[in-house]
Amino acid sequence: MSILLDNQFKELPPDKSVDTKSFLDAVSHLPPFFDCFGSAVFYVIKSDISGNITKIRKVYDKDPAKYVTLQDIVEDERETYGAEWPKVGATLALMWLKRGLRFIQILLQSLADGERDENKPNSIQVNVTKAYENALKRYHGWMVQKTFQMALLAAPYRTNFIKALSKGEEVKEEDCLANVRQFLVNFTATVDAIYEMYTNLNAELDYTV
Ligand code: 0SG
Repeated sequence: MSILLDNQFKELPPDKSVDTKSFLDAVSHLPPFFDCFGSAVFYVIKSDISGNITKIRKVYDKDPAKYVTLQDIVEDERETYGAEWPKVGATLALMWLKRGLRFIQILLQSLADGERDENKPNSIQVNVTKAYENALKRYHGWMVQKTFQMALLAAPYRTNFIKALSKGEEVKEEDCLANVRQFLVNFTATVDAIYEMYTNLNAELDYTV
């Protein structure tokens, strides 16, 4: 079975609010996936994303009834932290996490759309680069962009990546990509909704690390 379909994101309600518990449950299945890749550079990425998730979960666990949606958390922190907000707390963690999720979304969409380098058909570097340039690059200074270059060199081959998405089983590429397309429906809607919330609440920041 596909690692993605086993851990689907929930369909959003009409008001596009994101249920905190369902979101955290779905997103927490993503970091273990990095273990398939081997290279140490993925450990840095895994621990960054895991740190974001832990920080959001800690706030949620303090009062699940109060923080039913992600917007409940962000709005509550806006009241609590005043001038420090939004560069603080779970608001900051979710700001960065959504960028990582956007990266994953663009990468998977590009693979599902069949985009590839005709000279290196078993490479996903063209897909990874597209995702990086659209989701992350503008937030990265020179040093972190170098880390990306290392990750790019360590990127798995398309066939191995697809095998990893299928929990190591030998599946037809087309079957795996059909699962990716199905996963992307609710995943994309969720990532879009979080971006929209950050815009509406004026919580987005544009600095580099
Ligand atoms: C399959 C091949 C995949 C290749 C993947 C390449 C991906 C790009 C790699 C870039 C390397 C990123 C390494 C980490 C960079 C981090 O510095 C940044 C900023 O991190 C934030 O900094 C923290 O996340 C915040 O943590 S918080 O929870 O405490 O709030 C905070 O510390 C903040 C500092 O804030 S400040 O105090 O300055 O205001 N992180 C990123 O850029 C996110 C990287 C996500 C990469 C997602 C890759 C997914 C790959 C999926 C493959 C299937």
